[in-house]
Amino acid sequence: MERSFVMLKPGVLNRRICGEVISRLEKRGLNLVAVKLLKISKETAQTHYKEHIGKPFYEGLIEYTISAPVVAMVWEGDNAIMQIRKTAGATNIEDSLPGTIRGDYCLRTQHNIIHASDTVKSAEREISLFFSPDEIISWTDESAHWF
Ligand code: FUP
Repeated sequence: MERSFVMLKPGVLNRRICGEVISRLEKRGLNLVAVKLLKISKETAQTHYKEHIGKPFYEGLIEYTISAPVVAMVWEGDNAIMQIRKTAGATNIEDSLPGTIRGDYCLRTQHNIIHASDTVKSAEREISLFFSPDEIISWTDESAHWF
């Protein structure tokens, strides 16, 4: 059982597709265990993307991340990190296949619509940046075996 931090980035709310994207993760059989709508501060965006400091796309990434509200979430399930990364699709938009979230809903790498943790360590770091432990509510799905 793993937890992953997922963020629907700016524009997803405006495009009225939050439900569609969340639905894809629910249908994989993952459990939504925390969710909040927020406008990220520049400092929080810089902390979240600190591994990209100095890269050519960094400033644009920060400006994009703080440009409109985002939906921050924690998802839980077997191999949640890998499963969500696969469902989200490749970072580079030219490699993101139709059927994935990125492959179906965006055209530019800089404006990709979803963030998903890539390792257990980064999931822990990202979850603690956006959520306190009491905001995360694990629950048991009695029908989980059907997935
Ligand atoms: P991911 O973990 O798939 O979100 O990808 P990264 O952490 O490598 O990248 C974070 C964000 O930086 C991506 F959502 C889009 C942006 N990015 C670019 O704009 N250009 C690049 O070459 C790589 C990433």
